[in-house]
This record gives sequence, C-alpha cells and structure tokens, in this order.
Amino acid sequence: MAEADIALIGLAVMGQNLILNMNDHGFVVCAYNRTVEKVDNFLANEAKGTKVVGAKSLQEMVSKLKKPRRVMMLVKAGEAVDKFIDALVPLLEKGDIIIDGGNSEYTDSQRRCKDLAKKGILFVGSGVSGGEEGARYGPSLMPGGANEAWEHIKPIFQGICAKANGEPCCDWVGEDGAGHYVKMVHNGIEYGDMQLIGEAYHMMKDVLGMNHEEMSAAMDEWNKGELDSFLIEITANILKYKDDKGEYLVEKIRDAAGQKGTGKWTAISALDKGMPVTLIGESVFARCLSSLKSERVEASKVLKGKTCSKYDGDKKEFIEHIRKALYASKIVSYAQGFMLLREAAKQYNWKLNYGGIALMWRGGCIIRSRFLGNIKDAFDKNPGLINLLLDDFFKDAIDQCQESWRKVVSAAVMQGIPCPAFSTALAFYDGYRSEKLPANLIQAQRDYFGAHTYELLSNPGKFVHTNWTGHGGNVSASTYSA
Ligand code: NBP
Repeated sequence: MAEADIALIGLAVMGQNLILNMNDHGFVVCAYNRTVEKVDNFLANEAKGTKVVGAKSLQEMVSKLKKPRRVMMLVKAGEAVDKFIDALVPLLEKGDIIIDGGNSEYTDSQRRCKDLAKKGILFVGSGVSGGEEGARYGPSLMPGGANEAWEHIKPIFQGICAKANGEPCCDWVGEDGAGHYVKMVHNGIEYGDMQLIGEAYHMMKDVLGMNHEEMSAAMDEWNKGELDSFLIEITANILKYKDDKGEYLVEKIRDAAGQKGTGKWTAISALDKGMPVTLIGESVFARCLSSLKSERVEASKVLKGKTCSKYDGDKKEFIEHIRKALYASKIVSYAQGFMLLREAAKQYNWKLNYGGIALMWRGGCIIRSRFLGNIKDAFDKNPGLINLLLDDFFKDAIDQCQESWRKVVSAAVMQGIPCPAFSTALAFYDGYRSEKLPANLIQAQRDYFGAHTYELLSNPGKFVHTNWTGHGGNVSASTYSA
C-alpha cells in the first residue's frame, strides 16, 4: 500500500537521525539499506514505536511510496550513489524525485541532474550539515537540482530543518549542482573558521602564556559578542576539558589535522575560477603542513627561529587585539567565500540568493553564528552587493579591528608563531583595497621573457609587446588564460 511520504536509503548515523526527525514532523518514512538486516535492526530499536516502515528491497520500497515518489539517499558519496540511481531508475516513473543528501562533489550532481532529466526523473543534490545532532533535531539543508522538484520536497525539508529566529535554514539554492556547491563552500569556510580559532589559541598559549582555564574563559567571553558561534562555544569547552587523570586532553592530542576533501575541493574550485579565496586555501595547506608531523619534529631540531619571549605588555589588551584580528579575518574569509559563489553562479547560470544562503548557514550547521545574521542583512539591504567588504556594517567593523589585526600579525611574525590565516586575510584586505599593485612589473617580466604582451594603463584592452632587449623579435605570444 502506498503509504510513505518519502523513502530514505542509508541507515548510518545521518540517515537514521534524519528519518527520526522526519517522523517527529509527521512524515511517514520508508527505510532501506544496502545491508538489509540493518532495516529490521533499526525498526526494532531506534525506530520502535514510530510510524517508520521498512523495505527489504528497492522494489518493495518504491511500492510503498506516494506519488510523485520521493527517494532520498544518505550513503557514501561516489560510486554508491550512482549504483543506487541505476537500480532505482527502472523502478520509477516520470516526475519522481531522487535526492542525494551525501557529501557529493557538485560536478557529480551536475552530471546526475542532466542524465536523469533525460529520463524524466527529477534529481536533487542537497547539502546536509550539522552532523548527528543536526540530522536528528534540525540540520541546515541546501537543496539544488531540478527546479520542479522543490514544491514536492519543500514541506518535508523546511519542516525538519533548523530554524533561526523562526525562519527555516533551508531554501531552494538553484539548478543542478548548486546545492552541493554551496555545501562545499560552507565546508571550506568551516576549515577557515577552525584555522582562525587555532591561531588565536596558539597566540594565547605561546605569546601570552595563558593557561587553559584563562583561554577557555576568554572564548566564553568572545561567545557573548560578535564572535558568538558554535565553533567558539565548543572550543571554550574543549580547552577546559580534563581527561580521567585530571589533565587537559587537548594538549595530549597529536597535532596532525585530518581532512576529508571538501576544503580542498573549495580551494581547487577557487583556483579553477580564478578567485582569490586565500584564507580557505591557507587553511587547507595549514592542515597539510600539520600532518607532516615527523618531518616537523626533525626540522625543529635543525631550523632556528625566534624563541618566544614572554609578552610584557597588557595581557588583557592583547587578548582583545587577538579577538579583533579573528573577527576581521573572519569577515575577509566570508567575503572570499561569497566571491566564489558569485563567480560560480555566473559560470553555471545559477541565480543564487546570497541572503538566503547566509540564512541557511545561520542555524543547524557547523559554521552557525550570529555573524551570518549580519551577512543576511547586508545582502537583504543590497542583493547586488559586489563584495561583503563594501557593505557599511562590515567596512566599519574592519575599520574598528584594523589596528589590532596589524598588531597581532606583526607580533606573530616577530615571535615566530605561524598565523597563515590571520596574515593571508590581512594581505588580501590590503591587496583588495589597493588601487595599484605591482602586477605591472609582472606583466613587464612576462613580456620581457615570453613576449606575453601587456596593456597600457592609458589603453586597457589593447595588448602590446615591447622588444625589451633590442635583439628579440616583434612576434608576440597569443593572449589567453590557462
Ligand atoms: P557513511 O558515509 O558511513 O555511509 C554509510 C552508508 O553508505 C550505509 O548505508 C552503507 O551501507 C552505505 N554504503 C557504503 Br559505506 N558503501 C556502499 C556501496 N558501495 N553501495 C551502497 N551503499 C553503500 O554514513 P553517514 O556518516 O551517515 O553519511 C552519509 C552521507 O552523508 C555521506 O555522504 C556523508 O559524507 C554525508 N554527511 C555526513 C555527515 C556526518 O556528520 N557523518 C554530515 C553531513 C553529511 P551498508 O550499511 O550496507 O554498509
């Protein structure tokens, strides 16, 4: 009997919790999993007493669905998704909907959307963020794909998602891979936020010599103001957490950061699109450098730097400098993230609603913060805003932080403490606000050794070549971007 509102394939942590969330909101879900025993297990345990139904085969699952059928997958990204799509297509009808909620690459979603459209199936690639807790009680959802699918999944998606000031942290993002692209940039920004907090901790610990209770208290304090966010909140808890020996656990954790690829994909996409998303790039590289742990241990015995001298100024004042450096760098990071979204939208013909995206990230996900409310306000005020840095609110915020930001970066350099994210953000800010950069010299060099041509300030758009040495030819190379 067709009784279920939606089917969900994939009974691992995300799938199970999303099913229970949907059930709480009155939707009947049909659960399925590749290893079929997990269906019975789930029905007998976590889903006991709910309206969730199970299926032992894809045929049975499809037969239990109301039309148009909605099938959501939360399985390992990559081949598993394609396999399920191939198995589902013969069982579905035109107008039915397949949703991939995993961490898929947006290019895969673009391909799937196109291929399924030819078969009359509506494909949705949706970012899902918030981990286990989010899936269970309200994730941030970023769906994109076949536009016609939205009206059929909207009540479920906006019902189960997180809410910020009563507004759903889920809206239609755009066509084909737009949902997964926005999720990818979200994850890149998450890398940046984490690196910035890491650098603040490094400065507090090694420049100011603060103990764990002091660092935790400072983060707690920060969480009451502009930096109010999930990541600052959990960092305050992590810093004061003691293990069963009564010792601070964080200091016992090997300093080699892992990564699953979404930060790297963001950086690769930024390079592909020629967008200077430097803070996310540095954050990915900082994780790479950290993971060369044994090499660093050897190098630390050989390479000399500056031994950290104890800070003899006003400690409280410097903590405030660090807070402001973090805030200003964070503004730059989000400005860069939105620059990338804008460029992708241009290339792929997506009509992205930037204020809507800020709202989707406002609650439920890892980067949730008060600050995203300010970003939403900036785009609501001016949907055509070219760059967040040019919005009055953010322009003033950076003005107020600038002096502190420069002090912190200088202190880090002089003390030999690496702060790649703080400093790249400042370098970007100084570059972005420069009317003139030394790229004129680079153009001259390119033309000198490779006849790559250059434009004159007085005549942009016209490329000319100079015979710099007097013995080169007059033939120039073609002008194109690789
Ligand atoms: P996993 O990423 O661990 O995936 C487990 C599911 O994938 C199980 O249903 C498993 O079936 C199925 N699966 C695997 Br593994 N290989 C398969 C294959 N070759 N063919 C068919 N099915 C296969 O689960 P998760 O952590 O719940 O994440 C689900 C998706 O959501 C992933 O794409 C993940 O990246 C994304 N995501 C995760 C989080 C998080 O915090 N964990 C957050 C946001 C998004 P089996 O039971 O038969 O092995």
